[in-house]
Amino acid sequence: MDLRSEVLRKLKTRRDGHSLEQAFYTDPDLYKLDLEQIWYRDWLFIGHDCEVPKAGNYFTIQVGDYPVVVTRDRQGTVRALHNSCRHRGSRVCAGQKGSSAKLVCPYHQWTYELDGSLLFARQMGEDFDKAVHSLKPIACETVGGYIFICLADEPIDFAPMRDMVTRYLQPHNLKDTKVAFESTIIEKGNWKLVWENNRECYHCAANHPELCRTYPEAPTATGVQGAKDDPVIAEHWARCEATGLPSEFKIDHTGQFRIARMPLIEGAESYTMSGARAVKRQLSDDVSQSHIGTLLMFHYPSTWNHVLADHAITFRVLPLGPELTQVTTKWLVHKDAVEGVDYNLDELTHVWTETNDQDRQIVEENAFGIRSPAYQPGPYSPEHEGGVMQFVEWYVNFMQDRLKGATAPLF
Ligand code: 3BY
Ligand code: FES
Ligand code: FE
Repeated sequence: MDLRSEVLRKLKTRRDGHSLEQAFYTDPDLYKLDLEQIWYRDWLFIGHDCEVPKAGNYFTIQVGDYPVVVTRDRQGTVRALHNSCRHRGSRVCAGQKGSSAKLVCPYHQWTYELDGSLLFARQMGEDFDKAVHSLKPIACETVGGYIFICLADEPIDFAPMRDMVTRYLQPHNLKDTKVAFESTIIEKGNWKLVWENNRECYHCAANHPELCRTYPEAPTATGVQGAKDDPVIAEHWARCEATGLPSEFKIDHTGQFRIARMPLIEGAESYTMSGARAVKRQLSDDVSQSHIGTLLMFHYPSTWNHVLADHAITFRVLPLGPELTQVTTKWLVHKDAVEGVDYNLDELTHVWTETNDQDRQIVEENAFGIRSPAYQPGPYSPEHEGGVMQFVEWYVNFMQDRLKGATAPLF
């Protein structure tokens, strides 16, 4: 049986409400399939507008086999380009970030404009046509301070995501922020385990003492049931919406992205040990109310986010291998907030630095146990793990659709 039929059979016969079979978390062929059908075809969050504030600023990332460079060109447009020289393929930008008027390949100095067009290539002969040797472009969209790319030749429509989140993000003005702190951790587990762990708080009380001071354990906050049966959330939405802050739960019909403003534990305003704000200069003056809670936004497979009144914490997931995942966290504060005056870095980052490390350990232990020949898919808690079920259903449906629609040989 070929791989496609085998995976389709596994997806079709999976036990509803249960974790996936071992192969989905460990198998190199299935990982390759995830890359090709999901990571190389969907919109991915890769960074923020504020990381390329001026023309010539760039940063690089690696998505599976694709090196990518993101620039801001001279017209002010954010561009994503394949970071592979059109001469003999060298990586053009090697560092993680930088600033340069032109992109110069270190190998033989082919020189590109910030939009990827080839400006100069030494002694290439009379017939050489610069116009057909630009760095290859990658589809790139920005919304509310977030940069998304899509590696597919024919990207799916970004409009549904844009339409859903623009109103919610607009009051927070994330374009006028800076990255106060950034951390990248490597988790020894499949990317889907990172997501499954993120989509529930069943594990929170026992594992996240710092986060639990301010983030509610209630499944209604983390999951996808919204305010149904939760008067605290219903009251929060009514209060925020009445003062012009979009807050009500929205989810795409495919289940790929969701946004909602959730209350924190009563009295808390931010993810600090005391619950008090970590940053004096708040993100935007457009938000006049206090105790607005956290704006939760996820977009599978690459990002989940918390936007508070005083700062935002954004998470980027990238797969590194069948059992290896990179998670990058950024703490965004107002661009004019001053460290040591408006915020103290340790106070700002403590809760999520601890929480991320706790989650890393959880994911790694989960991956460890799944490797056992004795592992068999186990049942999710209907009360607490609705969000995990929703993620797994999204994955299963999405892969089924893609594999059924795929006609080309898989690899
Ligand atoms: O970051 C999050 O949104 C999730 C929700 C609950 C726990 N966790 C870390
Ligand atoms: Fe880039 Fe030769 S490989 S200039
Ligand atoms: Fe956690």
